[in-house]
Amino acid sequence: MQAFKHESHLRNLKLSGHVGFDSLPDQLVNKSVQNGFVFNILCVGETGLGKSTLMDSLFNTNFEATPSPHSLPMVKLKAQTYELQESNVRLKLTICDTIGYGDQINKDDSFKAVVDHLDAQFEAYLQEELKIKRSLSMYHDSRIHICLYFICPTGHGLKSLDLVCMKKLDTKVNIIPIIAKADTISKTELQKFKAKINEELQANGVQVYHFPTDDETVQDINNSMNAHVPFAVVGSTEFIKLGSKMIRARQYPWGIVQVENEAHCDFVKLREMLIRTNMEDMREKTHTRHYELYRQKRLEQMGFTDVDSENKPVSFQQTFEAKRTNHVAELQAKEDEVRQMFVVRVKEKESELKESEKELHAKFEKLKKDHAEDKRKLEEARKKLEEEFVEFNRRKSQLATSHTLTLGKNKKK
Ligand SMILES: Nc1nc2c(ncn2[C@@H]2O[C@H](COP(=O)(O)OP(=O)(O)O)[C@@H](O)[C@H]2O)c(=O)[nH]1
Ligand SMILES: [Mg+2]
Repeated sequence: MQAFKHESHLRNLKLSGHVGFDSLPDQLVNKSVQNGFVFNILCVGETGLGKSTLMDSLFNTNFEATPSPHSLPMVKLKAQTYELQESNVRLKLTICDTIGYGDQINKDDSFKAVVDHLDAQFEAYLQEELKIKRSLSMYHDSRIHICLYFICPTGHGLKSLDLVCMKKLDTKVNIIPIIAKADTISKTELQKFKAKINEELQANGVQVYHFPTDDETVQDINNSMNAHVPFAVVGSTEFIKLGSKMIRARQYPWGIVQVENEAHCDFVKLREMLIRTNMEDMREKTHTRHYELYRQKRLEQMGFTDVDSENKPVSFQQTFEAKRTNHVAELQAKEDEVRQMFVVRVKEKESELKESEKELHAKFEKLKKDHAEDKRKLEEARKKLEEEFVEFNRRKSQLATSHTLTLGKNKKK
């Protein structure tokens, strides 16, 4: 059998009739439609920049997001998942909103919650991948496919928070920068503003998402659209009647801004790029570029590697066994350490006990000595007393004899 021939030896064969594998693309389409699609958007931007309004405008629906206050002590991420359907295509859309972003006095950590959220989604996917029983087809993939970064329409360029945050995010997610509330900035100012933003992004080495130009069918449109980034967008939940149609617009005393009018803003361009042309590319780049990078770093962190120090391939089993040996050695070392510590402690306690025994002994000896001394003194005193007693008795009897003698003499007289 020569089933695994080298590619250069592959023979081209002509089929003499219809076999049917030309239906493979259709099979793929059918399967994809059946499974439905998942798309996850992350909106990063200060409170009140029109994130929720833009999402409503983009998907032409009302997600009923409650406006968030400016008073939160820290940034929180809130993800909401919606099931959308257009003709027979189902889309599971998750919109993740940054609540309280840029509202704190100390904005140093504003991006941290965002980075943590991105990593957490990657980690969840990695854990599912590493399971023995995987169910990736059923798994709800929550990895963020695109981050819309809302820039404040100041006309002054980016804030430092914008640059720091985008720099932190650019290896983890596809970023499309957009100028929010673009109706508040004049036409000439807008061009300068866009140029300034691009300049600053480049100067700081921030990699934003580029619409792919390697596919011929979308090459031209993507090329021209890349030149319009950052898109200047306007969102609205209001509709006004224009002719016979109801259109999404913002009404001002001096006129009307039409959201879907390309002369008024880049909303249509954004929708075209985000939803109609490049959604699949964003999903793919998320998996092949950003997730891959995360996975690589994490596996290396866990101690896995493809090649050893001599550049020889290392199998999973080898790594596992090396880790196991290491682990056992570590355990052994720990055990030895504990044992040694135990011996030392016992010795310490022993000498402590000996010391106190000695002390007790000395105390006892002293007591014994004191006691003997007392006894001796007492004995002496007793002896003295006895002697005194004897002396007393002697003197008493002496006295008595002399008394009787004198008395007898007297009688004789
Ligand atoms: N001028 C202007 N105002 C907008 C635009 N989009 C939203 N707004 C208004 O800005 C306010 C905050 O919008 P919201 O979508 O809640 O902002 P979020 O906090 O970023 O979600 C609302 O009063 C919106 O009507 C826009 O494109 N231009
Ligand atoms: Mg909101």
